[in-house]
Amino acid sequence: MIDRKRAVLGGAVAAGVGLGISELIAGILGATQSLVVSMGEWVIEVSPDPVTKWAIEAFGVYDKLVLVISLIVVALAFGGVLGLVARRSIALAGVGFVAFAAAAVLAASRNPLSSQAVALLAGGGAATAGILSLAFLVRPSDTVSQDASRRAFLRAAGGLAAVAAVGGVAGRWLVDRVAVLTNRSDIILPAALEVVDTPQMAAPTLPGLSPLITPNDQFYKIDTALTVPMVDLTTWTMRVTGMVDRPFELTYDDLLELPMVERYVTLSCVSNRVGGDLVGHAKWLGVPLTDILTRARVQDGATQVVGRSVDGFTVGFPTDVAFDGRDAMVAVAMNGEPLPFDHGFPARLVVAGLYGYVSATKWLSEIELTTWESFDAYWIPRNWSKLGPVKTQSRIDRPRMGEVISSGPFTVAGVAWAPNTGISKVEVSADGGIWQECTLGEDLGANSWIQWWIDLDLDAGVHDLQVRATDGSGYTQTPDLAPPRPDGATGWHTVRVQVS
Ligand SMILES: Nc1nc2c(c(=O)[nH]1)N[C@H]1C(S)=C(S)[C@@H](COP(=O)(O)O)O[C@H]1N2
Ligand SMILES: [Mo]
Repeated sequence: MIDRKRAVLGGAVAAGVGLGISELIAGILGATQSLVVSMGEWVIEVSPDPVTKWAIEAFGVYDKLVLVISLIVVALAFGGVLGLVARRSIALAGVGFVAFAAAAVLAASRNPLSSQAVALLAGGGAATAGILSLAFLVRPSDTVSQDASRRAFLRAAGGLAAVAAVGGVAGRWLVDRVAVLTNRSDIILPAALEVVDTPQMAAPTLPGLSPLITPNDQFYKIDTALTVPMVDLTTWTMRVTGMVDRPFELTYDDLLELPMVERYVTLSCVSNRVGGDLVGHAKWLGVPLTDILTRARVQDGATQVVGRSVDGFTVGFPTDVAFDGRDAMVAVAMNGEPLPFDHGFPARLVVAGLYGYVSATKWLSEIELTTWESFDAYWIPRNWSKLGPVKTQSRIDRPRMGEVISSGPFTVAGVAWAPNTGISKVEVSADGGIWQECTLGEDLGANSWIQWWIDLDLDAGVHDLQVRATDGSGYTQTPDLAPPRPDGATGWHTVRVQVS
C-alpha cells in the first residue's frame, strides 16, 4: 500500500485532472460556461445574503475569481481525501468522484444558458479522467526500491498535473471564445436616428467591377494584431479621457443607448498603391464623434484626438477634424451587422477623409484628448506622415492588368473616391490619347466611392488604359507618381491589356 502523503497528493492531482478535462470538454463542445463557474454561481445562490455581501466587500471586483479559486482548492482537497479513501477502496473513491461530478452537472443544469448534454459529457469525462488518474497514481508499486517508486510516482503526478493545467487553460480559453461569439450573435442593433438611402440604381453587371457596397467578408483587413482581439462585451468599456472636463466611461449597453446615425464611408489604407485593393466602401452605424466629445467637454488646447485599441494600437488626428462637420463616428455596425471581429468588434472609429492609420482604431477602448505635440500615434515614429488626409483616387477594375480581351467593344469600369468632396468626373484615355468622360454610377454621397464605366472600341494589339478622377472641389488627380510612404500614393492607374 502506498503511503498517506502520496495518496493525498495523488488524489489532489486526480481531482485536478478531472477539473482540467471538464474545462477542455466544455470548451471543445462549445459551452459558454464551465462546470466550475456553474458551481460557483450555485454557491452564490445558496449562500446567505450576509455571506455574499461580506465576500463582495472583502474581495471587490475579484469576488468571483476568489470564489472560483476557492472552489478549485476545495475540489483538490476533496480529491486528497478521496486519495486516502482509495488506499482502502478504489471503488469507494470512484463513487466520491462521481458524486462530485454529479453535483457540478446539477449546478450547471440549473443554468438555462448551459446545455445539459455538454454538462453531462463534461462531468462524465471529468469523473472518468479523475478515477483513471487516481487508480494509476495510487496503484501498488511494482518496484522494490523505495526511491525508484517515489521517483516514478512524482513523474506520473507531475505529468498528470501538467495535463490538468494545459487542459484547464485551453478549455478556459475556448469557453471564453465561445461566449464572445455568442454575445456578438445575440446583439440587437439599435435603430438609427438618421438613415442613409439604400442604393436605387441597379448596379451594372460588369464582371470584375467592385460592388457599390463592399460586403463585409470582402472588405480589406489591415492591422498589427497577431491574433484578432476577441473582446468580451461583459467587461469591455470605452473611456473618454485626457484634456476633458468630464471624463466618462461607457459599457457596450451604454454605447448602444446613445443616438446612432448611419453613414456611407469609404475607408482606405495609406499603404494602398495606385490601383491597389486596400480600400472599401461600407455603411456604418455609430454614435457621432462630436456627441461623444461634446459630452466630455473638450478643453481649450486639446488639439489631438487619440484613439486607443484594446491591443495598444493608437491613432491620432487633429481635434478640429472631428468638429469640421465631416462624418466621424464611433461605429458599432458595418453593413447592418455588428462589427465583424476582424473589423474592430465591438466598436471602432470611422472618420471620413482620413486614412485608417491615423483615424480608424479597431477594438476601440479609449478616446484620449491631448495636444498635437505631446503624442505620436503608432505609425508616426515609423516614418508615416502625422496628417493623413485621403487623396483623390480612381482605379480600373476591368480589364485587369495583363488581361487578354478580344477586339471590338469592351466596357472598361472601376471605382473612384474623394472623401468629403465626392467625385465630379472620371475620364479614361487609351495609349495617351484624348481623355474620354465616363458614365458615373449611383452617387451615395460625398464619402462614398462611385462606380464608373465607359465603352471603348479597341483594335488588336497592346494597349495602355489610364484613368483619372476630378473631385468635388474641381481638383484633378495628378499624374505624378508617389509611393504610399509617407502620406499616400498618387498617380494615374494604368492597365496594360492585350487585345487579340
Ligand atoms: N487596433 C487597430 N486598429 C486599426 C489598425 C491596427 O493595426 N490596429 N490599423 C488601421 C489601419 S492602418 C487601417 S487601414 C484600418 C483598416 O481597417 P479594416 O481592417 O477594417 O479594413 O484600420 C485601422 N485600425
Ligand atoms: Mo492602413
